[in-house]
Amino acid sequence: MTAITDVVNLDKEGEIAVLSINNPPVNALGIAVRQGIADGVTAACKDEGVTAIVIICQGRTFMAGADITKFGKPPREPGLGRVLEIIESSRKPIIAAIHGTAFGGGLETALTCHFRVAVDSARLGLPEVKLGLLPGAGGTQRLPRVVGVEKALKMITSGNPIGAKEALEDGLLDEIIKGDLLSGAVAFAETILSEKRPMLRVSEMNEKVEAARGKPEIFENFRKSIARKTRGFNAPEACVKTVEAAVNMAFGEGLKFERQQFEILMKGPQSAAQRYAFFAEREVRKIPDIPKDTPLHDIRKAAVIGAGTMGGGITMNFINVGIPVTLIEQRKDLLERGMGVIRKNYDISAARGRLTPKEVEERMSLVTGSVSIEEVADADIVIEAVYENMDLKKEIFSKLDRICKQDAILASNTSYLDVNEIADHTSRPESVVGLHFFSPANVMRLLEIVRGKKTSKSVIASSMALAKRINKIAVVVGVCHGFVGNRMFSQRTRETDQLILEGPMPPQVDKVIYDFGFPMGPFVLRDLIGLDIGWRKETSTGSTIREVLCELDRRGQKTGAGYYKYEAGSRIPIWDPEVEKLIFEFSEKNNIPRGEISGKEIIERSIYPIVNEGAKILEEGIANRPSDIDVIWLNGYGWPIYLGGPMFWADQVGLENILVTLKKFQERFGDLWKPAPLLERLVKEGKGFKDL
Ligand code: T1G
Repeated sequence: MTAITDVVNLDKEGEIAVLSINNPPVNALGIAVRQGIADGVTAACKDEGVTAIVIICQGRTFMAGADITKFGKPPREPGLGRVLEIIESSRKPIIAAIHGTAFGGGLETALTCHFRVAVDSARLGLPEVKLGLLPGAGGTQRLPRVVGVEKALKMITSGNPIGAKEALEDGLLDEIIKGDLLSGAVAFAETILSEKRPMLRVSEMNEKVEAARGKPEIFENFRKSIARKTRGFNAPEACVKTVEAAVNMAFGEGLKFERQQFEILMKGPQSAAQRYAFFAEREVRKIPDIPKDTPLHDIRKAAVIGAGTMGGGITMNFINVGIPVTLIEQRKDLLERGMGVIRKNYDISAARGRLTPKEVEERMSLVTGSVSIEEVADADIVIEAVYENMDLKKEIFSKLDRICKQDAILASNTSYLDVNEIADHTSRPESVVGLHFFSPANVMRLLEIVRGKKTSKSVIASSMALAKRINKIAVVVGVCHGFVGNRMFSQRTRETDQLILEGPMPPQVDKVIYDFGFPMGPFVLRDLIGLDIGWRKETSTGSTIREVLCELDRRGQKTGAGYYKYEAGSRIPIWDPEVEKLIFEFSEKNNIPRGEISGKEIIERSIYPIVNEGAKILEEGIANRPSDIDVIWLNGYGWPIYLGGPMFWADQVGLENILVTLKKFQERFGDLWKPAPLLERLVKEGKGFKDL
């Protein structure tokens, strides 16, 4: 065995050279890997005793792409493009032996090999678009030549991988290896040599791209099909253009065009934001005072108290990954309704082909309903998901304290109540934690892990590990009203409610927020989730537009009208002159002068309070780092990922600009707008949130 670099070794199995990469954690294509591949392939090609070369990786995966941590730093030779030229121009066949995730530059490397084999659990993809980029080492030119233009467009603009079986069907793999990958790949090499199978250079395979030549409709139709989903993003269109170049240009020209488009994206603000978000979503798992080797609770069985919308959705998260759940309700009819909703959700997935009927039954078999809370005695974790009433929660936690086994985790799904107060109502506050799921709980990836004063480190670490198991992105937050996300969100709601009294009507505010990049504006959103959340008829006094609308039974889409009106069966909001009149009258009755308010002021008054509240949350220690707050907003509130998150975005706007504006509004509207001391300090020190 010859060490080519400290992460690449060259070995021989008979006449087959084996170039093995070992660059944990994901064999990213850093300089030592690139240099090792270039030198290793060159050495093997010179070695007369070598007739073919296998490229394989140690550890969890084949190369998962370029080293993103090095982006923005001066490039070091050999660049990936040069390394891939060396591979593709080899006169001896080179076989990529794939396991794990051949992503990005890893798949681009495999595409320059002459053959590709993989184990059946392997996944292959070009996820660069998720980083605001495009495949920059020939992926946009080679993938369409193998799988065809339409499939390549889908894979490159979605960034989603395909499995080995599909890759084999698409011609992206030559064989699926059963058993040991290395020996299977060596045997495959020997086979193609003995059969004298022709070596194929993907860059010379033009049939599939030529077949699309002169058919611009392929690209126009595809652009239309992704328009809604990619609104505001720059990278998807660049991906389409470069695949179009693969069809209309010679390979070399197409490669140059790809490089040019890649550089534009790499230097652009969107990729910086999306790469920031990528690392933020990994950083969030690191909790400052909890060591990586903290002992974890063994969670094999769960229980959920409450079979309502949240309880049902939470239950699905567990049974989706094979963790059985005991679902508790107080009455049989409520339990049956809850179980029915779970089954209906799965039937919809099955109807869409996402699940087989067998998988539906397997998952349903994992949930056991009961009206007796005693049934949770053997659960390793119990999640209370009843409505937001502190007395009821305390009553339930007292029972859980009596019933549950000693090392059970007792969690509340409360979205804003005091977890410490709940914990102190038990004899085991160290076992109590908040697990704030976002509705719909079986869809939204965000989970706020609410850490009580006495919650043990092991319960926090176990909750974080559980989150990854149930495919959630979890953020540890402290106890305060609304924790992090809802506390910040309520600032925006306060301001947008005020704005419509002063000038813009809901459609204008909604458009500004939608154009900023959110999936929908605040009033359309309120109609969707229901105006009456937290509203009580008995205590309503018509003191806000929302209360007035609820009192008129205009509670949102579910009643056919809220801020907007909706035709039967339609979700399309139609502005209602009735509400316009009602708002005008409300302003008049409350002596609130109305006038023109610019889109810029709408943004400042809707978004800057979010940033200011985030700064307060940081100085109170309710969130561990600014990027944790951004992860919450990216995954729970639809903040556009190409803007990175409120704290990242605030740094781009400039904290000084934000501070000046906050002070201006403080003079106009009072201390609601008082800047957070942390914001003042950072501006004084010439720093940003990124420096925390
Ligand atoms: N570069 C550097 N570090 C990376 C990395 C990468 N490409 N991918 C992951 N890591 C780190 C990650 O930060 C974490 O570090 C650890 O590895 C485990 O990651 C030229 C330009 C491969 C599916 O976009 O999708 O190639 O927190 O927690 O859940 O065209 O990582 O432990 O210190 O995510 O098992 C294209 C991104 C790059 C793949 C594994 N490739 N990575 O998931 O582990 S651009 C990607 C992933 C490119 C070319 C272009 C996932 C994974 P730490 P993890 P995982």
